[in-house]
Amino acid sequence: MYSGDSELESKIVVLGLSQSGKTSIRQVVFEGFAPEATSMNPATVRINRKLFNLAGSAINLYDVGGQSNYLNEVFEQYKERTFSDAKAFIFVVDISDASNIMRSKYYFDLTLENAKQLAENARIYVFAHKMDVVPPNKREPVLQSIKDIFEISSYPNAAIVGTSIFEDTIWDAMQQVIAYVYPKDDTKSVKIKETFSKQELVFLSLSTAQGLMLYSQPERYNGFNFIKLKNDLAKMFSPTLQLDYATFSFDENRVYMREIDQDLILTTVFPPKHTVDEEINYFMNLAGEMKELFKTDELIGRARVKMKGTLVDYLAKNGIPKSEAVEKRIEMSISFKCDTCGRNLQKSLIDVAVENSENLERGIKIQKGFGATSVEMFPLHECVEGIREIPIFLDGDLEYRRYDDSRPV
Ligand SMILES: Nc1nc2c(ncn2[C@@H]2O[C@H](COP(=O)(O)OP(=O)(O)OP(=O)(O)O)[C@@H](O)[C@H]2O)c(=O)[nH]1
Ligand SMILES: [Mg+2]
Repeated sequence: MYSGDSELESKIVVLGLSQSGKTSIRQVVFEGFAPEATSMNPATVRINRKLFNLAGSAINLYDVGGQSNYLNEVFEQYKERTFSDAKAFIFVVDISDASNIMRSKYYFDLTLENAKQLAENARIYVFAHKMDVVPPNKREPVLQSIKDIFEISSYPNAAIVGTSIFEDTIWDAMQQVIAYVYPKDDTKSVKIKETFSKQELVFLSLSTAQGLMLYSQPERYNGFNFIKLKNDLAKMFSPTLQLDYATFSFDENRVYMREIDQDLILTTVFPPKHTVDEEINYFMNLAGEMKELFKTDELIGRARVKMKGTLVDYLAKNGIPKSEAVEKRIEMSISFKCDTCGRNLQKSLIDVAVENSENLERGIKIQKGFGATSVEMFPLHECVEGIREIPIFLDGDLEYRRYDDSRPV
């Protein structure tokens, strides 16, 4: 995987016992999974590292497998690699698993000790997780007892929050973490501040499609998450509906939302002093400007350049000859439609390679048969039903061919 030393990249390490919910949190918050879809998650083996590109800055998320042998391995052999340079640690405690609470505390203490040595300024967030299993009137005492057992008050860098993937609490907690670690690009922050005050807006934000706010003025809108509201509204009408554009009234104000890039949503809240036409006009222009501002995706650009050589070598080693023609095809986007949500998508081999840079074979499969070599690629797509892989078949010259006309790939 692309590992940069860029200022626009922050590392978050998620630790906790096995089954506490670490991978589920990542899948729900960053990958668009429905919470129910996490129920059959297999245990994470060693460490799962994923780079999420969020509007030009990246979050490098380390999801550490919580089975004892993996945890011991991390604390014995991979300390340096896991802990150093982390900006935040999320320690997940399963509050429904009382019998393991002291074992959890044991690894929490180790986490603190190593964080102190290797990532001195990092913040530590304890997620008292699976709060949904506790009746509302017992939540406060449960949170307090975890706080006492883990001695949170004695660590100035540590904070505790109650969370559940089935409730808004996971979003509030992750928003806190993101607000602290997200590496904001100064140019973008300045532009957003200027736009906000020039137009005397009530609220302006750029968020991920799932609802994590990356840039906003002011920081929150009464604690309200419009993206979640938009997603919930769409789901109410149809489970597969995705709204690219939404506008509605809220308090006395009007809200406009639009997807300006694949995983980036612009939200603008206007005070009641313009006509609807004026607002629409302004919003559409702003959407264009913002799209332009967020387009220069240097991080991914660099990752692509780095990956290109690796990909050409990988193909050559597996029977696709190295040639200029092949290199060109690597960049060529293929248009396809998701057969579940109906969205039009575009991906190239290099996009898929960057998505799977740690394990190319996962995204790009090469097959040999009857004297011919063919290639399949499996782009990831965040569908309304969660993340999907859509197989695309290429022949030995990397030419896209429809493999079965009845199946819209
Ligand atoms: N009730 C409830 N269950 C949850 C919640 N979060 C995760 N789970 C469930 O907990 C189980 C374990 O989740 P994982 O995310 O795989 O756990 P993990 O911490 O990654 O486990 P390892 O990879 O072995 O370290 C899954 O069945 C999830 O559906 C939650 O907020 N509430
Ligand atoms: Mg896991």
